[in-house]
Amino acid sequence: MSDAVDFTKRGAIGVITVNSPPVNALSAAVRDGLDAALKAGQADPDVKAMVLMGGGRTFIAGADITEFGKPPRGKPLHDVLHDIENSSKLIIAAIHGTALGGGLEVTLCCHYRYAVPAALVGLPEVKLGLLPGAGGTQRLPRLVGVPKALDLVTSGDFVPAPQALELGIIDEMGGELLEGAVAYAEKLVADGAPLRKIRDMPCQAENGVFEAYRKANARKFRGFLAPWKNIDCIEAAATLDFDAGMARERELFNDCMISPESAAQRHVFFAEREVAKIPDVPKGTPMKEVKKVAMIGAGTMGGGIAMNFANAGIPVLMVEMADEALARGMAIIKRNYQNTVNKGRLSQEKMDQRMALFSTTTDYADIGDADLVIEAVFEKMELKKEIFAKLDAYAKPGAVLASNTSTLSIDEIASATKRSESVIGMHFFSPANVMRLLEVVAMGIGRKVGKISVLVGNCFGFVGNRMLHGYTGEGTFLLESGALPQQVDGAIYNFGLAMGPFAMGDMAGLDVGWLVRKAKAADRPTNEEYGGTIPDRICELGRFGQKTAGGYYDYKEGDRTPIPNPEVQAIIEQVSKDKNITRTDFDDDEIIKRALYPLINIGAQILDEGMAMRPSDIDIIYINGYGFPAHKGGPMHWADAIGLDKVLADMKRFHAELGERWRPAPLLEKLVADGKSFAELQAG
Ligand code: T1G
Ligand code: NAD
Repeated sequence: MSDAVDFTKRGAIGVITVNSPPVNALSAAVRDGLDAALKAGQADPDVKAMVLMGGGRTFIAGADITEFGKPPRGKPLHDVLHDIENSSKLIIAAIHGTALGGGLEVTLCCHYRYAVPAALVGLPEVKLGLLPGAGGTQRLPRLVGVPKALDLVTSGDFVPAPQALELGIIDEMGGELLEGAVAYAEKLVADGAPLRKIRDMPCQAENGVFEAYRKANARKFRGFLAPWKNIDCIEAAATLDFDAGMARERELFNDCMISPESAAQRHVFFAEREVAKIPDVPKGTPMKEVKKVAMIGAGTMGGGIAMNFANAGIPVLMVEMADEALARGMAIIKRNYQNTVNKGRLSQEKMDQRMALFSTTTDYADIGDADLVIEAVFEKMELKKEIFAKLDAYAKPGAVLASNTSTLSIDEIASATKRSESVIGMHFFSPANVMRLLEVVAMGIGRKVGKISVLVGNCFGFVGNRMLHGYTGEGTFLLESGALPQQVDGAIYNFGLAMGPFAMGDMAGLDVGWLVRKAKAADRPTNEEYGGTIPDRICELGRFGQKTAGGYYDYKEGDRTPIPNPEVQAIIEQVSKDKNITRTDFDDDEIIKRALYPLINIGAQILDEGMAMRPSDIDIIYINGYGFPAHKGGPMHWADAIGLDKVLADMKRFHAELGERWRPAPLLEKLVADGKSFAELQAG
């Protein structure tokens, strides 16, 4: 038997166990091992039925993604599945941990499925820009019906075992994995249970269900390829016979596999895992336990940040400078939870439990028992240093003191304390209780509150905001040169971002950037370099964005739809006049290059300075913190997909036309000269 799969017997029940850590992925060795084990079980007259299970922490978590794009080896998955389904002896899947993608498809070829209550099943291929290519799109709708199957394959969501039992994906649930599955197999044999094949089950669909589904999800699936292909597959299951449906699935799978979208999403899958690996922090380094948090400032960010910890069951003390500010902050937190309850995404009981974890004060002496203190007050260096001096006085020894500053130097803030080694940056993203990203200058705690932590260096704006200034700055230069906010935002929206730079500025608050520009910190470039003139003039009118019902756009009460404002257009045209700039027209392609290439250029500078460890870390920051589309893989992967030589050529053109701010980063010049990509740089 192979190392990856072993075959044992429990009485008359053969037990096939996949042992291929970390997640028993269906590698060539596992497929060949399954083949050998099945043959052993078929040939053994004493074996009446077989249980197929995973060793270690999980069932099979899918095809081996690291084999994609490589020459095929070992027994093809379809052939292994054919042998399982057409076995002359019952085969029962025994599921624990996760049965995902090809792993679930293996179970759907078994005749019966058993699971422990904590198990999860799902077809997450769409998150990799793919679709279940081993019969999942043809067998699942026969089990759960077309509407549910559409939801499961287009969302890629995991289904807990109790729900999977209700849906009919699994047949039996029990506390014990091996004991329970063997007992279940023995019962099936004793009862003379049939060799039940899902392929023989009917698959019907109501008229128009697919068109309606495509229409209802057009906005959600915008820019992605795989969700549409998944719908086509389910439609094939309902309109073609099984084998024809399988052939259609295979075609559509190959379309996805060769697509740039899937290459980008697979890049993101591994980049999300790579980001947690800090070279000089060995795996298993003990984590600092956080049992209580103190949150300084209950404003836009303070409230959202605090909710993350309450959601993770960690008590939070809210600290403000006055009771009104505390009451305002707590009211916003309560309203946010109530909105989630009203949408049915949180129970009232859970909301009450979380609200009960909050306490409030205006007295800094009350922070003495907090393990972690996070500050999110106005973006002013003097104020932050004043506060950190106070935290140094009242926080207990060993407490971690963190600032949520967007741009200011952590070292300078830390210099206000006698324990700078305990001061870190924890840069959350707005809305903080929603966005998955956390830029950190110490890791670990992020995962506990459901965030992806990315280690970044201490420089102006860290990684995300430093690159953002290039993007938003170029956006305002485009306005000075002839474009309008809705045109730039439209092009960026069609590219795939959640919103353009001007709608985003209005959401985050234009006053944050205005305060920064006014602070004129020594190491920060001038307006000329970052196009501050237009936003300054808008802010001087008290237009800070959504929070003042007007910024670049106007907003109706309770509605976040941006409405172009003629007064803002007049300001833009006046600035062009004042700067003697002849306004010209732009097509979307030129807007995309002008607005997004600064991300690539500054990203390369940041890598050169060591302020980010890997190009893929920058991609994770932009996808999870700034809404950069996963189907483009992030700015650095996107640059590789375009070809760094082409990107550099356009940058050189901009440099010649527009000046110093477009000087290509030396790293970019070097990579092009060496004929290398960012991915090759990372691979070393
Ligand atoms: N193939 C190869 N490596 C994998 C893998 C896979 N399917 N899944 C995980 N790994 C690696 C991962 O890179 C990491 O490596 C380690 O395992 C631990 O993962 C025909 C075509 C199972 C829920 O999409 O969602 O089947 O970084 O850190 O947080 O239809 O991994 O340690 O070197 O994520 O406990 C469909 C993908 C494939 C599931 C566990 N399956 N995996 O989460 O650990 S396509 C998926 C996950 C397919 C068929 C199609 C999660 C997990 P390293 P981890 P975790
Ligand atoms: P905000 O104006 O919404 O809230 C700031 C809060 O700090 C106010 O409630 C104020 O009462 C309180 N405060 C001021 N002085 C205080 C003191 N001495 N003690 C206690 N509380 C005090 O600002 P915000 O948008 O939440 O930004 C806060 C910080 O987070 C800033 O450093 C900002 O750069 C950063 N940040 C903001 C965003 C964003 O999108 N808004 C995103 C990431 C980081």
